[in-house]
Amino acid sequence: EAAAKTAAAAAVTLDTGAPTLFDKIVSREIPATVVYEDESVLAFRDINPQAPVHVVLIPKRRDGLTQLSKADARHKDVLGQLLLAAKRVADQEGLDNGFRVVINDGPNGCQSVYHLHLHLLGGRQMKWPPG
Ligand code: D5M
Repeated sequence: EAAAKTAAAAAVTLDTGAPTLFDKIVSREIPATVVYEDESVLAFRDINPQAPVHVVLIPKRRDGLTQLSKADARHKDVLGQLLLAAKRVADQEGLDNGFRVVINDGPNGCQSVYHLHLHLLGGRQMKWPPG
């Protein structure tokens, strides 16, 4: 049973290089409501919003960055660009009384799409601790 669990965990984190759901949003193969785009970042409304404003921000080029725990020095610039883009989108969405940025990592973090992304949540009072 332990071996099966290890295999499942490996499978979920293995980057096959195949286009992810979010790559297909970048290529416009799958439609999304894009709210911000620059050279490195794409931001679109989450299909299953958890707050009045819920935007997903992704690196347009995944470059092995399936999840934060796979990040290394070569991803430094895009990680910074994602946070700055989150701030810009928060401003654009009028979240002037605060907001939350979340990165889910791996099974315990409840990650479901293995293409690194930030969640920008706002428009209501958030609770702490998160679920
Ligand atoms: O978050 C993955 C998020 O991606 C989750 O909140 C739903 C969202 N999602 C999934 N498919 C789509 C499409 N097609 N458009 C917009 N948003 C989508 P995670 O942190 O991996 O659980």
